[in-house]
Amino acid sequence: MTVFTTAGPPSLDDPGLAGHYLRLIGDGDEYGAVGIVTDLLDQGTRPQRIMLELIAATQARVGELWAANEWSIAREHAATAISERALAAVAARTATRPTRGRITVACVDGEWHALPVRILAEMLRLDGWRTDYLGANVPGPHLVTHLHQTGPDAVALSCMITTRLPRAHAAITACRSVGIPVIAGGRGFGADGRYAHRLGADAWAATAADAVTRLARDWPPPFSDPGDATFLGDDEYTHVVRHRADLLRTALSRLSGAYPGAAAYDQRRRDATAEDMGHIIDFLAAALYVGDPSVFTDFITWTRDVLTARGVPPIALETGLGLIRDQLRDYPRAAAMLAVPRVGSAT
Ligand code: B12
Repeated sequence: MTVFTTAGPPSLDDPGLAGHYLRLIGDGDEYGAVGIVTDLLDQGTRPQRIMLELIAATQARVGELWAANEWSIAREHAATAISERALAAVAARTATRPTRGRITVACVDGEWHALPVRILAEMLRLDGWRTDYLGANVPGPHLVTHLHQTGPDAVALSCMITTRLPRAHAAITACRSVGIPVIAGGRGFGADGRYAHRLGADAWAATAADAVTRLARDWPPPFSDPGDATFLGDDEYTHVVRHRADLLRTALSRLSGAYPGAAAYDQRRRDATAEDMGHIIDFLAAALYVGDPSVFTDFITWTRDVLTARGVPPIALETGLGLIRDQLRDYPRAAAMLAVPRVGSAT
């Protein structure tokens, strides 16, 4: 079935194809989206190109549309679910026999971004790896049990969101302690992979394509002592994590006093505010854990843009930060991060 609406069969070199595919997944047209990828395969397009240049690239655009408040969360969820099915359709049409080793592919505990690492799993399978794809949110102890049962040559661990870095550290340490080297990836590890190295991963790759190259070229990596893989949290990190619920409850109870506009919030808005404040505390904890304030300030910059696109003025965010900061005055590193400059003020 040919579904592409312009003349001729679909081609990744056609600049209109990405927009067409985006429209299909945005309209919930699963059959249309799957039809495009199967048509591309029929044309002889390499599956790797379809996964990276069409499915992955469109997901990045989905994120921009959601952040700009042009797409609702529901639309983003539906589009992502269709991309997952398109990816599954590509996988179902591409059988390869394993010629390399065995690899476990998993998201760290609390990490729900499964699609990026599913793309990695399929790319590795196409390159001859026997791949055990464990999906989202894999608790560390269960990951280790799986390693004992299957004895892979590598673990590919994904962390797309920086708040999961402490769990990523625990998982990396656990894998290495049972003698299985870890390749880390996902934007949570930093654009240059700096946190992957800091947390003791044996290797890091920016993209699935880079990971395929790295694993094909030189794996396993030379053994390095996991001795520096100790817990990185200090008393500030521990305090923030232990008192997360209190910090959140107190900040929310003081919100309408400090920001009168919040008094008129309906339940939905109150829930959204609680969720946002929870994320703020989680990103603060992650920044304290890895010792890098930019983990926190980058998140705040992004949150400010997201809120602005939804008509929430920057002062609301600044008030929320102040309410958490008031409770952390005895914790200088945390308090300094929470004192992010106001919009328009000199830095
Ligand atoms: C879809 C989506 C979701 C979906 C995920 C559903 C799913 N099944 O995957 C849902 C709704 C669950 C979600 C939730 C959240 N999300 Co979200 N999400 C996205 C979005 C829009 C697309 C993700 C995606 O599929 N990208 C496409 C892939 C292919 O992108 P990619 O990064 O290029 O992938 C490559 C590399 O990362 C690499 N790679 C990935 N894993 C690995 C592993 C290894 C070992 C290797 C070597 C390489 C590797 O290979 C991939 C292929 O080349 C992104 C925006 C974006 N631009 O990605 C935000 C994004 C990832 N989300 C973000 C946030 C903040 C959240 C939430 C906190 C939002 C909220 N306020 O609730 C929650 C957190 C949930 C959680 N605990 O995990 C942020 C993360 C910022 C950060 N780094 O900390 C992003 C970047 C949005 C932003 N800020 O612009 N999200």
